[in-house]
Amino acid sequence: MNPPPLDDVIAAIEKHQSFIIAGHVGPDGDAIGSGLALRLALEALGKEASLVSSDGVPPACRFLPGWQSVTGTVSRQPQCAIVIDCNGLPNRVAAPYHFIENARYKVLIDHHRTSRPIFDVNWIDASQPATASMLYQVLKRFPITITADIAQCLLCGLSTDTGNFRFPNTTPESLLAASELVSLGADPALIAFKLFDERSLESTRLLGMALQKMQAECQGELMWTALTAGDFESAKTGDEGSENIVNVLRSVRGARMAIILRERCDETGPVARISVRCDPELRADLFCEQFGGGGHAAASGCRMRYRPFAESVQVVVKAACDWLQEDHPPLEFEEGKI
Ligand SMILES: [Mn+2]
Repeated sequence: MNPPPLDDVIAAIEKHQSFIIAGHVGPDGDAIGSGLALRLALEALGKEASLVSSDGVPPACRFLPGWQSVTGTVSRQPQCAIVIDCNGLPNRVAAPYHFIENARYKVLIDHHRTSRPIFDVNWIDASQPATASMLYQVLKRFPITITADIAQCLLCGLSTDTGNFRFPNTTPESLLAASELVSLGADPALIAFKLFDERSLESTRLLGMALQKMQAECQGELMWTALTAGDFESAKTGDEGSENIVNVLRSVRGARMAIILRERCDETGPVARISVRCDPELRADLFCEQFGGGGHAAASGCRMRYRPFAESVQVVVKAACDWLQEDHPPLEFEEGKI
């Protein structure tokens, strides 16, 4: 049996002719992949649809069919707004919000536990591994062919949010959906390479610097590195260049905790941006909470404003060494990667 919101989503799509689709700020492969798949399907149904992203398309997704059609805004008000992969609130939606607000009918499709029903139709299901898997169920209900292009976009979403089928949300259901999408023509090797392996030359240089400066403490249980503003400058890259470096440190045998500190600037001035990865029992979320940050038990982050930057580095490394010696409250409930 289909959940009632799914029927309502289908009815909303049948009833309207023009659509604005929008996902979350700082879009990922699920927001973009799901949005593109929906746009292609709506066009196959003879409807008008735009996928809007005021933050553009991340480089890792610039291989998806139709990614160049993603636009920053629309020229006139569509009848129906479909917001995907986020909670639909103004500060989270990557679109000029009046086009969402003024739509005659609004639909929310999301798999984040924190989303609340705020639109006319709300299909929120935190048991779904990705928004793409929800969209796949929507599209199967329409009298259209799920083309290889649509399948590719959906598999990109599913692969993004399951960490390429490695996170705990890699269930028989998500693997079955992936299997169907591959039968329909999606290319899992290309998706895995583009999303998880490929790096720019600049970020590869920055990775080299980070590894050069890498330190092992506490008998190798803590791996850390720190990148200064000068490192970013000489590698000719920004924040995006330092993504995933912490995961390389985390993969060192014997490491239980990995930390990267980056000397950056934000709205309020110079800042140390800190990312932490660890065994879930070490509670990265609680570690980062001490410094005003937060996240998941295995992956969290925070910001620190000691000057100079080296002072922040010292404080964090000392706190991490102490943290490794202490006991931490057990994890009662892990929400999983969403
Ligand atoms: Mn998602």
